[in-house]
Amino acid sequence: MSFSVVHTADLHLDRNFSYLSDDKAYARKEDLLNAFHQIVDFVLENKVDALLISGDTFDKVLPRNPAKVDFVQKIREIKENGTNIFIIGGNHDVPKGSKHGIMAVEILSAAGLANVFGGCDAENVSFKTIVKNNEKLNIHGLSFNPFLLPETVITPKINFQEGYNVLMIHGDLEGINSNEKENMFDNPIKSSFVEQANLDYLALGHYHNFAEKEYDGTIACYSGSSEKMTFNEENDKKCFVHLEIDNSGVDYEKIPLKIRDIKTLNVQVDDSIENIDQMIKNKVSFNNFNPELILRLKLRGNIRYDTYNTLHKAKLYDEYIKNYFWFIIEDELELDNDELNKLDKLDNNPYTLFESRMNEKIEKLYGSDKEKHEKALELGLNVLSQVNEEN
Ligand SMILES: [Mn+2]
Repeated sequence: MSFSVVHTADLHLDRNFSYLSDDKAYARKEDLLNAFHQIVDFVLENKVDALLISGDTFDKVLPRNPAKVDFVQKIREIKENGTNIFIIGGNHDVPKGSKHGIMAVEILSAAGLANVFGGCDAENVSFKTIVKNNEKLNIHGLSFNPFLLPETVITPKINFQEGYNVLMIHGDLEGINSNEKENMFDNPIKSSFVEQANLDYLALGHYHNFAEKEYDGTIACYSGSSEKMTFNEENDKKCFVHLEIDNSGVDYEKIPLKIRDIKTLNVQVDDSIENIDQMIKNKVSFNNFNPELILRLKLRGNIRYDTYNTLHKAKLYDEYIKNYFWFIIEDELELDNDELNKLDKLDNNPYTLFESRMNEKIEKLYGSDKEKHEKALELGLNVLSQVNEEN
């Protein structure tokens, strides 16, 4: 007889996506809920014994009601279908001071729908046991501790129980992300702790990439986030983890999530290019238009000023935003030093530019409009002359 468990983390529900327009940001909030619904569907279909959410369920301490209501409703369905739900807090959803006091996910424990391990004291790790055919699965959980200084190592004290023991934690684990530089800032745990802990499984949250490693018989796993939150995650394959735990050990599989794609197109620019707009148009062809895709165009290179002047970002944006879910131009172009020196010598300072543009306008005006603009010119020049003096 085995225990069937689903492990996920970093759902970041109600994230703001502030680089998007309001309607698109709301659509992305829906995306987050859709990813969560895919996990819910799997849990319902497979009648799993336990659902573990290892922190950052919500993106913030005070999420708004649509995400909260949707989340509670889905958790209730899971609970009524016979699954036990276990949740810890992550760095995004634990309160950092007394002002907010309590995590949003605690509404689930208040409603009797889930076990929320809200405590963050490593000396005092809570647990809950589920029993199936006389076998015991013990879930231990510790929320992220926001009051520790970065790099303060935590060593959870686990109250081991008869049966299987699983620990849920949100933070950095030593040695699991071999291809990235060692990151031991956020509630870090040493690999030696996992090697000696004698756990059956370590259900981690915090890293948005999937990662797993065996530490002397214990499988430690980051399920990764359920969505691509930032461009750093554009190459990830998002998933959640399905475990079977029995006396032969822990078997796990990654269950893929169907989510919106994010892509960066790198464009290298140099002075041999006559027209940057045209070059971009050639790169971003009609063939790869995709109304579901978030596309980022990254412009790089060291160029002259006149080459730079052939780039019209606002125009390109207007042209392409229709063809994608979202379109961003990230301009990392740099001007040649010689060119910058030339710019320094221009005598068009803000004061004279403002004065000449306003005078051009005033010439075409009459009546009260003219008076208003003359007043604006006077006030503006007064402010700009003060700025000039300060500099
Ligand atoms: Mn996190």
